[in-house]
Amino acid sequence: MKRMLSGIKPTGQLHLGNYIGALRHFVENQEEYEMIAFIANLHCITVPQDPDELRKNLRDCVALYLACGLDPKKSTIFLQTDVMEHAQLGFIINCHTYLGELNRMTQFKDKQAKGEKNLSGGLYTYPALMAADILIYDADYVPVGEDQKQHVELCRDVAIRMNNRYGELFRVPEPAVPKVGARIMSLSDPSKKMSKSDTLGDKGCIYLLDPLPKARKKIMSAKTDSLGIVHFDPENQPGISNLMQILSSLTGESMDAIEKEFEGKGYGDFKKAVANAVCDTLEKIQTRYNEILESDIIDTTLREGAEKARAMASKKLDQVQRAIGMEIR
Ligand code: ATP
Ligand code: LTN
Repeated sequence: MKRMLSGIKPTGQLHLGNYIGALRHFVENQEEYEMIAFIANLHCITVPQDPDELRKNLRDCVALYLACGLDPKKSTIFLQTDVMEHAQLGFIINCHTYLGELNRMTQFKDKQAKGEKNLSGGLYTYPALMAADILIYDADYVPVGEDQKQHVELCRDVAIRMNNRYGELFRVPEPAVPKVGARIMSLSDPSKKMSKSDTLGDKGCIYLLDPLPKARKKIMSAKTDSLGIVHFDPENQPGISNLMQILSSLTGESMDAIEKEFEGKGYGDFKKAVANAVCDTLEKIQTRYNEILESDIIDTTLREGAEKARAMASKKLDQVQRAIGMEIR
């Protein structure tokens, strides 16, 4: 069985972009692949975090993994810090990653270009840690949204480099980026990605735990255009095209079918259909989430997941350290 691995960093509440671009694919693929889904709580401290908020976000993130349908019997679910081998292999990978490669990573470059002050060393080198997360489990595929593809490609380059130098150490993974919904845009500014760190307040971002009326309102007031036709054209109609991507991802309808369905109808009708699809999805997730919070399933899942993951990770770390010549026992 091929292995799939991915992680989400709990830097805030999970949003619809995380669900459509990543999380739902973890769930869909857990039948066909051996799925490893972890919470990247080392990655999230690359930017400052409030400890109380972080604790809450961590619990919510696990609860949402489960509420979205990840099944601990089928998938390995754990916290990154419960498997310390990630950090250790992270350092080793860091030592095999070139500054030129890190300098090309757009996430860091964008933050720097925005003039953000006091960016941490961890933020700069985090693609090396991400590569370790993937390589330590010999993952075949990495389901991620568009913004993370570059990091998986860096991971491939470093894996190939280390395999050439030390012999076959790592499986070289492939990014699995969905055809529709890999980059859900902000509802208030469709030129920007929907993001936890949305600067325009939270109007552009639908959180998975938003009360349904609030989510509906955000969709109904999403920025569109004055053309008045429901047509998929991300360049000229970015707002409408974004809403079409959301609808298509949630209902499985093709863009053509959506265009036909709303031919001659106004944006109001179209937005209502999108809001209904989003609210149906959120309602199911939130019902499950509330049940999960009242059970002890989170702790059991994390304990059992970490045990399974640790067994795999410690073997690989040992193999790598031996190949490099770092161990003499
Ligand atoms: P931030 O929004 O604060 O930059 P993030 O949401 O991009 O953070 P993560 O939570 O770690 O960061 O992302 C988890 C997964 O969700 C990644 O695979 C990422 O590519 C995907 N993802 C994030 N935002 C979107 C989006 N707007 N559309 C589609 N996929 C997304
Ligand atoms: N860097 C990713 C989260 C992440 C990840 C990973 C995704 C950390 N390690 C390994 C896939 C595989 C992010 O910021 N969204």
